[in-house]
Amino acid sequence: MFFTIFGKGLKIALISLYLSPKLAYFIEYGMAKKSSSTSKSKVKYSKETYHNWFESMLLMRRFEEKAGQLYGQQKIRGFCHLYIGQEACAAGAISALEKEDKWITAYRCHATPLGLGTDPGAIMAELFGKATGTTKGKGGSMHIFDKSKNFAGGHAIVGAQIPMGLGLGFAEKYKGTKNLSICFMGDGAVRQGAFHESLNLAMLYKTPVIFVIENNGYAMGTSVKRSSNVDELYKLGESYEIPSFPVDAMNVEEVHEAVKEAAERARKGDGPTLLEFRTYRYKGHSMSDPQKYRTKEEVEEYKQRDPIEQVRATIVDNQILTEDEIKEIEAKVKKQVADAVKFAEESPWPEGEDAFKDVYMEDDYPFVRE
Ligand SMILES: Cc1ncc(C[n+]2csc(CCOP(=O)(O)OP(=O)(O)O)c2C)c(N)n1
Ligand SMILES: [Mg+2]
Repeated sequence: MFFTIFGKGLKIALISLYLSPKLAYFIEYGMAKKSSSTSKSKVKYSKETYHNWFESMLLMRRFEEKAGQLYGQQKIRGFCHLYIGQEACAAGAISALEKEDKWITAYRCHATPLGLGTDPGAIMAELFGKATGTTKGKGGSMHIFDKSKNFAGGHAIVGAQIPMGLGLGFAEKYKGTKNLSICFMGDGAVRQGAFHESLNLAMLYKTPVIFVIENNGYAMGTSVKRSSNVDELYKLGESYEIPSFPVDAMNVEEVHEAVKEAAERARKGDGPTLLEFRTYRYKGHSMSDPQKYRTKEEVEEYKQRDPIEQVRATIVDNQILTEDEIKEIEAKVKKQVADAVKFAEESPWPEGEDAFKDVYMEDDYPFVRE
């Protein structure tokens, strides 16, 4: 109510005078009420849902902490973009959708398949470049795929997955299913023409697709404010008359609810939704990033709203799980990660001749030969 009385300019002035930058960010975008609803909030979901959120986000976190260490030991090479801090984006969307829905994302792509149930060993093996990896060791960190989980990658070219995400949704409509596609992209991707072309066609054809901008504030070292005149990115969808909303994506419940609503719209035949997930990555862009574009204080502010700790607090405060049950989950996740590393370590490297397999060939072009 306070915020409906005051204009945006006054709002920001008051914020900068009285409040911390973290809170200011959420209030500026009208989400203060929601963002304070953490551990004290009502229990809205089942025990199983909280359990799943906690376990799946913890697996994402621990898996990537390990991947970061292994990178330091040069077991993992090349690029490696960690999702640490952003886990609620994947976990909340996964719990809101159905098994047959289609997924696509950019190169920060280890956590989503982990949440969808891809074998952590196969993902770790892919990071190692081993033949048992999800992409037979040929894709590495940025190209995790899992057809069995309807996870269509893992794409390194910024924005390239957006028209493909649209196509995945279009295919479902064409085949007459009730499935949809969900297409994740970073804030940097919305400056690509492909984003705008895809939004236009998605709304024109009422395609069952959910576009998600994971706005973590930065594209490499460039902040949204330095690269975009419109910095409330969900507003970009409004020019295509797409229902478009900001979401506090440090909170898994908020993510779940927003995606659930978007999915209902898509399955009813009303077409796309654009969601701007306001999130944050704790680590650098990739593995070598001096992070001169932000302060340590800024990172710490976001850690105070950590998505996993928010769920843990809800679970503990409301006695959804016992201390012992929480410890069991932590031990299970630790073992899953250790097993994944062992599997990757012991797996064979691809053979030289494998370089000529799974590539486009003339005789059955455009299909990939097994
Ligand atoms: C077409 C294209 N241009 C430039 C790059 C180099 N590049 C790699 S990641 C990146 C930043 C993208 O940032 P964002 O979309 O916000 O995703 P985030 O890394 O924050 O998840 C850039 C410019 C690229 N991969 N593709
Ligand atoms: Mg970004």
